[in-house]
Amino acid sequence: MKKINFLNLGKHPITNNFLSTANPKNEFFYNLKLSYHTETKLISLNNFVPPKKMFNNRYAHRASASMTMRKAYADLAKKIKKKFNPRSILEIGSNDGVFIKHFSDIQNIGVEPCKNLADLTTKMKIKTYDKFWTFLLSKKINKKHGKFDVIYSANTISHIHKLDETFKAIENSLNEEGIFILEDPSLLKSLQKLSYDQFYDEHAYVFSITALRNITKKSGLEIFNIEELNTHGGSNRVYFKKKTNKKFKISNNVKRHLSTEKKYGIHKFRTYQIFAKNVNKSKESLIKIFQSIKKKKKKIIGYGATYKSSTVLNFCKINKNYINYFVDTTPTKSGKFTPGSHIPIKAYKGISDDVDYAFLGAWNFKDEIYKKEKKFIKRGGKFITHVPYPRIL
Ligand code: DWN
Repeated sequence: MKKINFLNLGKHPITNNFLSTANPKNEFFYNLKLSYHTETKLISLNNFVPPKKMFNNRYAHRASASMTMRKAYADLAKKIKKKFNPRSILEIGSNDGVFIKHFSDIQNIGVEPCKNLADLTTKMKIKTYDKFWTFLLSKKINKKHGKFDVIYSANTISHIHKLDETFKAIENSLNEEGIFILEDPSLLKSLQKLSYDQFYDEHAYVFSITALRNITKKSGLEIFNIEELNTHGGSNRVYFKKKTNKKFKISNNVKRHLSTEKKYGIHKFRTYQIFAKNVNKSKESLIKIFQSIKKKKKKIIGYGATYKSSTVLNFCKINKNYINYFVDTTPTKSGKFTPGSHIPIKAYKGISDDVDYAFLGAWNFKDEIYKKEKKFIKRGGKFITHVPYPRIL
């Protein structure tokens, strides 16, 4: 049983470290390498970055920054209420409350280690623990609030290094008929779309259903349903129940997902060697696109200073020689510089008339962005993307 490295993406900064200067001193860098676990088939970073370096009082990302996600969370809240009628809900990684706020009519508790975010939900009168999710915390919460009918966690479990403890703590905080809903980017979709930017410091893991099943085998939890989502470039919503709970039947789609992944070769090391080769090709081709546009003296900006784009910019060494600046709707990012690549970030006020190309940092919100940028497209403005292969759109 061991981890085998299959891709070296080079030196990378902390993606949340939006800088206040273009010439920072002592910026932290680590080696971003990806590994395959021979037994569990879990795909992870080779070395983890200490959590407190990433999740702190200066956390920039706001889950409610896009209309797409605001709607997705409101719709999901309605669905959970209708389907499971919970009396209590706990969210691990409650960010700015975009999901948990829909449950103010029942007991709703947030867990959010980034204090600046936890303060936001506390102000919304949602009891929020500004702590990392651990077994100890689950015991403390149980003592105070009892166990939960639903535990929900979107884009967070893939960020937590100690998975065994994480699932044990979830099991410990669930009622006997309670359910745990996990939502995270899909490894299968990342491989198919060659979206290597799903890998960065915070994403310690990108989960396949195969690996999730393997790592929870020894726990008291089992998967009973899976939904495929378009969010974040392709995610899985995975429903877990206690093995002792016979209230919910295991859906046929669990087998179907496992077999689709098997057909793709998710369990084989060879699949990741091919992925690595294609990622390196994608890098060369993206650089060529930027170079040819710059030769024509055209102006390129970045659209959406995402954490994902940090991987692309730093891996492909795209800096302010190529991209003049990024626009982003998140207030905490504006006036700052992108980590590692040091490109200025401006508050979004539309795309200015002198811009010829916009690199889609937020490619996962392409539909929303296209709707908003009709004027830019109409006047001949073009987008650049690297997903599923580098091209001008
Ligand atoms: O897991 C994570 C995901 C959910 O959120 C975290 N580790 C960190 C963060 O990753 P990301 O930055 O790659 O996520 P998003 O949601 O793809 O970020 C979108 C960014 O683009 C935001 O900063 C908002 C911005 N944006 C914009 O400026 N204009 C987005 C849209 C739709 C827009 O129209």
